[in-house]
Amino acid sequence: MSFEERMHGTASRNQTRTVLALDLETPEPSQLLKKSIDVVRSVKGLICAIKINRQLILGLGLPTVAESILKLANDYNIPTIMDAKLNDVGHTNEFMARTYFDAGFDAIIASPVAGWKDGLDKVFQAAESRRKGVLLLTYMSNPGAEEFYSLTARHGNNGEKPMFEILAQRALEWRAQGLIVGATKPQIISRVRELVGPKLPIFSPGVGAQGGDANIAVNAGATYLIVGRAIYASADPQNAATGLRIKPNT
Ligand code: BMP
Repeated sequence: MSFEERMHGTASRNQTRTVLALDLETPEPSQLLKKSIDVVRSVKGLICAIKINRQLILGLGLPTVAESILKLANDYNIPTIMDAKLNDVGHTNEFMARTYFDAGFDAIIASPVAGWKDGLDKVFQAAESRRKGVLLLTYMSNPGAEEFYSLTARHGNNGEKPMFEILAQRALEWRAQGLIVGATKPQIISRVRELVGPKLPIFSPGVGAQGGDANIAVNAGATYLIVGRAIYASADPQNAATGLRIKPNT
C-alpha cells in the first residue's frame, strides 16, 4: 500500500484529518520517551498520522525512536512522517532518506529549493523503490515565510510568478505525495489547491499555537492538519484532539 493510501485509510477509519506533531521537549530522555508514548496512546484513535522531527531524534536517537514510537504507530496502523526538511546535495539527502525509511518511516519532508538534479532526485528514487512518500514544503507557517515563499521569480518562458506557485508546480511534476502549506495562510492554501487540483494532499501545520484555525484551513483546501503543542502540551491531549477532529471527505 502506498503512503497516500495508508493516510487515506487511517483518516477514514479514525474520521480525522489530524497529524500529531510529536515534538515534546524535556531534558530527561526516559521522561521524553514515556511522555511521547503516553500522548500517542491517548490520541491513537483521533489522529491519522504521526510526524516526528529532529527534536525527538536528537533527544532519543533513531534506534530508540524506531523500536518504541515507530513500532507502536505500526501496531496501531498509523503512518509516520519524518520531518527531516531535507535540503542538501544528493548523496547526503539520499543517505538520510534511506536511513529514515529503513528505520520504518512511511514518508519524509523535504525542501524543494535543493532542486531536482543531484538534490531531491535520489530522495524521490529512494522513496519510490520502497513505496514511501515525499512531502514538499510549499509555504511555511511562520510570519517570516513571506520573505522568500512570496518572492516573485521567473518561471521558464511563463513569465514571473510567486515562488510558492512554482514550488507547487514542481511538486506535481516530481510526483510528491503531498505539500506543506501553513494553516496560518488560508489564502495561500486556496491558491495552492487551485493550482494542484483536488487530489494532491495539502498538509497544514500551525493550527492553535501558531494562530491557525483548523476549520478555516480545511475550508480553504487543506487535507490534513499538523498539530503539535495544541495537543501534546494540553492538560488533556485526548480532549484537545477530540476538539480538533474534522472528518475527512469520503
Ligand atoms: P505546533 O502545532 O506545536 O505549532 O507544531 C507545528 C509542527 O509543524 C512542528 O513540528 C513544526 O516543525 C512543523 N512545521 C511548522 O510548524 N510549520 C511549517 O511551515 C512546517 C512544519 O513542518
